[in-house]
Amino acid sequence: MRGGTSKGAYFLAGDLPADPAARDRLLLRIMGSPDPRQIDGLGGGHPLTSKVAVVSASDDPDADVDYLFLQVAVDASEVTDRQNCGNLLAGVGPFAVDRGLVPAGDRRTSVRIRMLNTGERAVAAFPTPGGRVDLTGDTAISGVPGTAAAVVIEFPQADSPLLPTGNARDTVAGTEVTCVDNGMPVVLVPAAALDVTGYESPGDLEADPELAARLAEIRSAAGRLMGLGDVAGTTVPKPTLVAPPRDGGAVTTRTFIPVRCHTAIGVLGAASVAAGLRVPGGVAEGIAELPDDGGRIRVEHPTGFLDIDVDTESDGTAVTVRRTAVVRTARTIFDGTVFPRPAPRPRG
Ligand code: NQM
Repeated sequence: MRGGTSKGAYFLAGDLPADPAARDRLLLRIMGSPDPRQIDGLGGGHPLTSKVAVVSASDDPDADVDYLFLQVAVDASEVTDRQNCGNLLAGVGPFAVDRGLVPAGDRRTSVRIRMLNTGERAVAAFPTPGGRVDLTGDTAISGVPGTAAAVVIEFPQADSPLLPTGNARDTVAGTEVTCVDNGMPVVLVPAAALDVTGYESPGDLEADPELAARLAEIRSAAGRLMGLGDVAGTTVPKPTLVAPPRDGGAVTTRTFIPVRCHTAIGVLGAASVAAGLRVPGGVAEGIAELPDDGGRIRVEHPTGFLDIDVDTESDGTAVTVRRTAVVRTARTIFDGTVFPRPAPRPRG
């Protein structure tokens, strides 16, 4: 399925090995990793198209289904559950209804989702006319051609603190940043502090080895400060360059996930950016232009924008996020049987 601006393989948990190591080995063979082109598997040769959603009925009375997100590395034998994905999340509700895990309503269906990577919750609502999922519609989102049905995703208040370091600003690797987590650990870095404008294309930014080295240093130091430990080989936190808006939004962003530059921005990444703009004394002050009417924040990115509704409460220093919501679209591209690349034969 395409979920938002990402694409992944969605599985029922019961169809995969229960042992995580065996499951990950199988997923690498299914996606065609490690290989920069993933030529022998389903992956598309980019982290945004090398994703897996594992869905099951939930035993939690407050959730209908459990969703585990797995990022399958493209050119390494790595599968990680250390981050969530708000884009693939858009397909979870429709998949759960299609597979009979959740009964469909007559017109629309809301699915309560427990996100196993973080323990956080989401509720996704989408059309089910006549009791069947119908993902056709006229909602467009930046970074995806054409239109589809809106999948409205609400995130209730998270239990974890918005500022994992306890500070509005930290100096890491000689650079002032704001570390923020509203569903995705993100490090806000003023683009100008890294001698770029923040309006460059992802390709141009990826081709800059000095920038890559600075970002790696910042990420590693910020990861420790955020309590994430040694983040080498993991995909979080995500450094996000921020610059003044150019197209009527609140801010321009370039997000690294964490080496490749995102062609758009992750949903939860954008939720963290949007909340981070509201942190008094944060690095986005003087860069971002916040709307007067509170609520909706338009986060500009390389292929357009992502609107995030974020209700925050501030007592002057601490900011609490009360609610976050976003509109995405999703589409089932194919439903069938995958034939994984055979496992390597043991030697000798
Ligand atoms: O932040 C990419 C994506 C993501 C994650 C990434 C995401 C999110 O665009 O919620 O969706 O940050 O690796 O799918």
